[in-house]
Amino acid sequence: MSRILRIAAAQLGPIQRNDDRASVVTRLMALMDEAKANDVDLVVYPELALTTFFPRWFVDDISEADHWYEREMPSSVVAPLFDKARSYGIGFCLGYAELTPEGERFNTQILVERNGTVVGKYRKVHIPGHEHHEPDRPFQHAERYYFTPSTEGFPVWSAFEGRVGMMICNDRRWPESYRVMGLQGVEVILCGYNTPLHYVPDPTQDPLQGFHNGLVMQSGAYQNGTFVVGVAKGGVEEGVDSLADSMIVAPSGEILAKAKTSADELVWADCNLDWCYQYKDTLFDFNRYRRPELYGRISGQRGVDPADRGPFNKL
Ligand code: CDT
Repeated sequence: MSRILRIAAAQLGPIQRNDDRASVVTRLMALMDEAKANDVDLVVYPELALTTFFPRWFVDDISEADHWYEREMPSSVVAPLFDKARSYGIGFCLGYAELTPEGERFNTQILVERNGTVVGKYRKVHIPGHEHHEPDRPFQHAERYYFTPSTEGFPVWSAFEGRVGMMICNDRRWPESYRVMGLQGVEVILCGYNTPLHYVPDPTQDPLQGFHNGLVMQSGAYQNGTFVVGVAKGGVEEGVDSLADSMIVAPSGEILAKAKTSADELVWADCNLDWCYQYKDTLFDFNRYRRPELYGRISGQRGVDPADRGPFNKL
């Protein structure tokens, strides 16, 4: 059985505040058409792919933000994307803001198989930014106000003839995200992101943002013997410049495909899932070499224990 999947990163350029869902879905469908023309099996869209990155504004009453969230998926506006993908026999991964019937708010990604079945839903675990209005900031990054951190962890699903996991944006900076999926045999990790270039204290942008983006995804891929597909919403959105650099990373850590622009752009690569075993069965043979009995601190504590602070430690 062939386990060579053609996977595409469907990068989006900016979505402005007044762009309605229908216009965004039209853009997503244009990328899906391009995927069809190039025999793609799986299309990966960014984090919060249906709207502007609304956590950059604060509202006093969170219900004023309800219109940014999806109460059902697919909604009537998004249904044409599901229909088109199913008719093409292409699977996809889509990020959006989710408002549950119980009133919980999550930063969510779903995985849809080529027959239109929703295989899995992932809710963001590592929520960055701040909970309260910080008026001195040029832009808010109030994800911690708008989203509840998931308690569901990092599941991995059997789909697309492989083992597929998901994570969202800030999750990609934490090695634990990859390893928890690595320990479930993950072969492809799908990750949408919105990475503003302004958030470091120095208002001149951090020149290392692109470097760090590659660093974390390439090392996460290599150390777990998995493909990683990172997909940006890039470009200048409501005055905020965001990293593009969508990429498909191999289990070797090599970049197989990378976006050249910060606009809507499809890049793809043929991902032979059996390549993962060149790493999973040798250097990173977990069963043979890992020493979990020595790693208890990783799940046993959050930060540095005060008793372990040395005389110069500033934590
Ligand atoms: N969306 C997201 O998670 N962005 C973060 C930057 C947050 S800065 C407060 C990231 O890690 O790219």
